[in-house]
Amino acid sequence: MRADYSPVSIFGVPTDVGAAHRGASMGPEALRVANLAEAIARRGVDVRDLGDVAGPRNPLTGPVDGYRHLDEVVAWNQAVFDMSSQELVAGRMPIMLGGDHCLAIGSIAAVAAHARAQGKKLRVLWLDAHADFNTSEITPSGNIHGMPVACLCGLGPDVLVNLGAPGPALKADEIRQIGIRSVDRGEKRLVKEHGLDIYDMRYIDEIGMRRVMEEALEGVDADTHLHVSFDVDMLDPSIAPGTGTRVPGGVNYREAQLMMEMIADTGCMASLDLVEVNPALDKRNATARLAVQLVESLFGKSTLMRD
Ligand code: NNH
Ligand code: MN
Ligand code: MN
Ligand code: MN
Repeated sequence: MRADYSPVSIFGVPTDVGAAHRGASMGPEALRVANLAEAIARRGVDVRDLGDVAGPRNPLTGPVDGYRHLDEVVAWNQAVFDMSSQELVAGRMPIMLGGDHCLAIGSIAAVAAHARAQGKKLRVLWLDAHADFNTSEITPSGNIHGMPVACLCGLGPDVLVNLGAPGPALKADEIRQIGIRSVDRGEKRLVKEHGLDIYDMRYIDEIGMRRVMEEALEGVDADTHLHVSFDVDMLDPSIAPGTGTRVPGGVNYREAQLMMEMIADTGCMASLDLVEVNPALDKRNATARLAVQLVESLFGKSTLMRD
């Protein structure tokens, strides 16, 4: 077993203000019930559960100027930014339990600021069925969990773009998106315009997950802060039904395990978002339990004699 992981701090972000469906706010507890912390500890890693950050209730209101619940999204993300920054500065690996994916705005803003302060390169793996690159002008829903990548790249309201530090947190060439199979019309044009590196399901089918991961991880080295933003809707809904925006034709069990094992092999993962688990839509906590198994692989668990 490798014992060289930095100590881990888990915290929950129980909100669904960025999503269309209620229920992702119960995600952190579902992941705890599935023994996430215990599974990481079994890998020989020092792990602490800090509990949940606090934020406003879901007002269940409609979009205003293209954004639903913008004030609430900002408040939650400020809390995520503060907690993530604090743990990173303390030399710990933050694992953020969503909650909907809008929370990656705060977590990745913190990670980016930390990586820059350390003079490290940054690589973000965005594991998702969706590109999450909508803006207020093109969003079909107004839901901000469909916008975090755009916000992080500077396309979004000032309050989110400048969260933590002024200016965009990320450059488009620091992100690799994997598992994508649902991109909205205007969003398609925008991802092309910004040159996002997208490994969609067709590409995975054609060249296989091993080569996809080799390409997505190319250039990651000891000087890289590797952040994994894992939206569980990347997985095929047949194995991960407990999420709000299911899209058929997703990543299967073996492919998902290989992804996580190859990320673990780099030894560079330094922060993780685990988002969009929605227990209200799940079957006997299957999605949270699968997520925990995949996190074990992210921490180097593998079959036979490899670990
Ligand atoms: N693209 C859609 C939207 O913007 C759905 C986004 N839903 C997600 N993204 N779960 O990961 O509303
Ligand atoms: Mn997402
Ligand atoms: Mn998604
Ligand atoms: Mn910023």
